[in-house]
Order: sequence, then C-alpha cells, then structure tokens
Amino acid sequence: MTPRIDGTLSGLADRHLHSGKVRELFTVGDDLLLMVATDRISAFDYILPTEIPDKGAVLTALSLWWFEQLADVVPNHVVASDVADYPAELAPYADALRGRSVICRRLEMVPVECVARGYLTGSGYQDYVAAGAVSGVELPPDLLDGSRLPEPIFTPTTKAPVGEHDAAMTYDDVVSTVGPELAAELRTVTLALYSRAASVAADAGILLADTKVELGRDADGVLRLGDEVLTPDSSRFWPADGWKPGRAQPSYDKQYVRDWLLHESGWDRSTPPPALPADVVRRTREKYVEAFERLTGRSFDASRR
Ligand code: PZK
Repeated sequence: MTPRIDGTLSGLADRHLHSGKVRELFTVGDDLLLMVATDRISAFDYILPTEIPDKGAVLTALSLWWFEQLADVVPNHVVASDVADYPAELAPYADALRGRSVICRRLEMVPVECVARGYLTGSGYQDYVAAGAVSGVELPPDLLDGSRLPEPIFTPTTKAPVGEHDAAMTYDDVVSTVGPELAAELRTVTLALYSRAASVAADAGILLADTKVELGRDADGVLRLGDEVLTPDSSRFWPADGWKPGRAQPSYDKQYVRDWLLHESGWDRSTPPPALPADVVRRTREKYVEAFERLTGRSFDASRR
C-alpha cells in the first residue's frame, strides 16, 4: 500500500503500515506505532481533493482529550503525543508530526468494529426499516430517522477491507469470532464508553448519536482502547437544540461540504468530487474547532501552545 503522505513525511515511507482514508500508521520499533492524522476529509465515500487546514490537529487533540476522560472506563494505547517525548529516530520529523500525531502501543486488534448507538440513523436506521432490528437487536415499531433508542445498543460490524463497507454483525457473530468471554467484554466496555461520552457531550449541548471504537490486547493481555476516539470521523455528533426525528439530522462538521457538493457544485456523483471553494473550507474548519471547544471547554489555539 502506498502511503498518501506529503513530502514532509516521505522519510517514513519504509515504516508505513496502513493508510486509512484520512490517517496514516507507521511502525516505531517492534512495540510502538505512530498514528498521523492528516487534514484530508472524506464525503460520500470519496476523499476530497481539498484539505481542511488543522483538521488532523483538531481531531488528534479531541481524541486525546477523550482518552483522558475515559481512562477510568478502559485503558488506552496512548504512549506519547508531545513530539519532545518521541523516540530520537523521529526527531527529523518533529515539525511535521507536532500536534497531529500519537505514539501508541502496538496492540493485537480485535477483528470487530465496536459500535454503540443511542439514536437511530444511517445504516442502523436502514437495517431497522428493512428488518425491525439492528445487529439482531429487535427494536420497537414506529421509530424515525433520528429517534432516541429506548436504551443504547451494541451494533458491531465487520472490519471491511479498504474501499468496502463494514457489514452488521449480530452478537452471536461476535461470539463466533472472538468467543463468549471477549464478546461480553466488548459489549460491556463499548456501552460503558458510549454512556460516559454521551453524558459528557450532553453537558456541552451535543447529542452523541453513535460511536465506533476499536479495542485490542497489549502484550500483557490487557484490553485497551485504540485508534482515535469520539471524533466527528468516528462518531455522529448532533447539536441538541436542532434535533428533530423524522429526517436526517444535519452533520455537525460536514454539512457545508455535503450541501455544497450536492446542491451547488454541479458534481456528478459517479465521478471524483471537485475542489471545495475557500468559504466552504473555512466554515468547515470552524465547525471542527467549534466541536473541539464546546466538548472540551478549551480553546483550540491555546491547546496548541
Ligand atoms: C491499528 N488501525 C486502523 C488504519 C490508521 C489507523 N494500537 C494499535 N495496534 C495495532 N494496530 C492498530 C493500532 C491502533 N490504533 C489501527 N489499524 C491497525 C488504522 C489506518 C491508519 F491511523
């Protein structure tokens, strides 16, 4: 796999492990990984040709803040996020990595995407309309797109290869994949993370509709939270004051991008998307910063110093 990395990181190409849509993963020795969040943005399953300045730094800062908030629910993979603490071999890349990267323990990842939903939307809503259930969890009739669920539910998915969509798994599928003990632990931990995060977000006037987490075991067999957590790329955040079941809720972060692509750009969805205009870029950057500041109560500019 060719890393989509800019020139500043090209010296790391021989340690490149995985490319995500918007992140890159590199090995650091045998036991550590370096995760780099880029400024890339995706919409409608495409990576857009225009970057959102500081997106990688905002999402890295937000994820690190959440790891701290959730550390008493489950330990995490973070080892360092201050480039001054990185291994000396990464010193040549300090300027390129500052603020948008994390050194983490290399875990043995659980081959299940752990999703918790408190509200019904997206693929969960589609599965509900088709089957009355999501991941085998039966739901009451008459729920709408955006409805709050009677209680949060665990709706795991497969980890699809790049370019494919994750597919719903039932709880029994998870048991078959990882065994009954780990399956139960995944469900308990995922729902506990959702519950804590939803209550933190609610205090900021934000509904946490759903979230996806990745868990893995460290060398001692301890289950740890990995990847990035509770960013707008892994979760759906909705402003509580605009919540209205019965329609797709506006996206906290990507609504300007989606509106412009669908209604103003003239884009034909079977072709690669066009470059974003500067005002869409600027307003979208502001939404990421606003999400960070509302959730954390911190200034993004101050948090970078
Ligand atoms: C791991 N991904 C997803 C793909 C990314 C991230 N601590 C870990 N140990 C082992 N493997 C992973 C992690 C983490 N986090 C995460 N794939 C493997 C992924 C592409 C780019 F930044």
